[in-house]
Amino acid sequence: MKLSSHMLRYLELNGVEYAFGITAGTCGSLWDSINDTSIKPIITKNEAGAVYSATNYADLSNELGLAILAGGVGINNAINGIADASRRKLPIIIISGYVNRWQIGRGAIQELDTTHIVKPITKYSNKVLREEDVMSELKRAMEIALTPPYGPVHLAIPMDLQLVDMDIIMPKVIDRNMLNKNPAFLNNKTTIDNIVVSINSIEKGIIFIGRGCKNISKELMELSDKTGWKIITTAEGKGIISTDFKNNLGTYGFSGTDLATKYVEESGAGCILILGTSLGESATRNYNEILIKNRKVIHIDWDINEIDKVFKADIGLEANLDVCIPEILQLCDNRHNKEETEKEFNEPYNCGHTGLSTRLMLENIENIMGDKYHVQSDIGEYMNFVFKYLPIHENTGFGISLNYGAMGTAIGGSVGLALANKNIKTVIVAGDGSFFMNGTEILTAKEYNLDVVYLIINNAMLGYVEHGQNYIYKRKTDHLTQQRVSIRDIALAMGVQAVSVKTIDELLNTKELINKTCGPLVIELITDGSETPAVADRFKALNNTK
Ligand SMILES: Cc1ncc(C[n+]2csc(CCOP(=O)(O)OP(=O)(O)O)c2C)c(N)n1
Ligand SMILES: [Mg+2]
Repeated sequence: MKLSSHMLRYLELNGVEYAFGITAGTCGSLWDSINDTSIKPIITKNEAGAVYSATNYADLSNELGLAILAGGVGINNAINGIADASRRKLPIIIISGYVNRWQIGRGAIQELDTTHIVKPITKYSNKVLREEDVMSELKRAMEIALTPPYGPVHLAIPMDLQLVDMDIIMPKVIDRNMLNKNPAFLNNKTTIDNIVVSINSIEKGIIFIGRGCKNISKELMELSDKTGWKIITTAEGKGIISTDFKNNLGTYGFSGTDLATKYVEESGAGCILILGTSLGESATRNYNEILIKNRKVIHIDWDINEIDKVFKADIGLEANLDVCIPEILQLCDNRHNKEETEKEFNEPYNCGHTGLSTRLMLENIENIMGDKYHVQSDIGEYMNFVFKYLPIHENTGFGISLNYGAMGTAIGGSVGLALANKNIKTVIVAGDGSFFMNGTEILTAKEYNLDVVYLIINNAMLGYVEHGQNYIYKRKTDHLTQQRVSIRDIALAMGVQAVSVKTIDELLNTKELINKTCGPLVIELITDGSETPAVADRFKALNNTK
């Protein structure tokens, strides 16, 4: 059997379900070998979409994402996707083809050594040149991707190497339990005890939840219930705790809820338990120390590099949160006098703008989507409304890739979300800018008949940067506001169901259409960009060069 077939067989044995990408001469044999496995090929429109999808799939399924790409051209198209997976610490493997070994250095078509280009944005990147190394390198790369903290890995395999016909001894299937055993955590009983003593002795505290907590919502609500400590989340952690949970004060950070911001600033809470967040610019409101000032700081993360990186922790612990939070929960006392707080997240809506309200649109998603769905926000001005106003209930998932913050991650990676969420609808919230950048992946969703509702907020401008330029430089850059193009008509021309709405009532009327649509549906929301989101924090941060 040829080596590429052994590789695909090994990926299949390890439970890989999908291969995202676009085939090409240099990776042709890898794609050909998929035919002999149960792995389903997902051919995207752009390699960026393939890697966004593999990453989003890895995020929601907790499985390894796979992308198979052309060397040089395919990898370079995918750079933003790889960088995004790296910032999000999600396990994906990218296998790229490479020119024949005898062609290396002789200017063959598409020859470009991308192994080095992706080194800073992968945990491991290697070009394999000897047949006897291929399977061990594959296993090694997969293990590196799946060892906490996860991340992307890349292997380049020359064409002729993919085709070598040889017998191999199939490597052992990877045991993820072994990879998950974090030695630092195993020896850390004392630190856990110290954390529990702090929690038990400090009456008023804050639990700050990042995306790293995605598997432990139930335990965190129990911990908050027991201790009476309030929960705030980062934007990326939004949705881990239901908006309805009594102690959830909402999102903290740029465009956080009024309630969360006020609690951090005024409650006098004596401790903050920071869990599974890298404390990025957005999550900390540009590293504003008010988050930790005059309180004990406990920071737990699976990545030791995050501890003390932004704020010095009084107690820092490198640990797998899925394991240590249940333990802490068990050891904590049930507090008697628990603080009651109001539950008004934000000021009531007050229409100070013209046209459709993005806030009201987001607050109404639940009224058109039924009770089980996943919302993924793209990057644009509207995301500030998402953080502040979008309610997320128990059966609703949420995601955004904010820290790397590339436009197009949600719309371009929508296919991966839908494949991981087979039984529920996926809702993408994106702007016209992201639509024009990566919206062709809607065609991929059509090809595979995936249930995705694309809510495209068309304000006919790159609103975030138009308003940002105005705020900081006090004048406009021409052409950030552009001629309005009908996104509905573009979608219809792509053979995708689409409607355009101008009012909340029209939006509410799409409920039936959403219900009966199989495959993708584009809902274009016509807005005029006059509703101002709470973006001043971000703009001030851009203006603060220190
Ligand atoms: C790949 C990439 N290029 C540029 C940016 C900078 N950027 C952030 S938001 C934005 C405009 C987004 O426009 P649109 O999708 O229409 O949303 P809006 O801001 O109008 O709501 C730009 C250019 C980015 N985040 N990612
Ligand atoms: Mg726009």
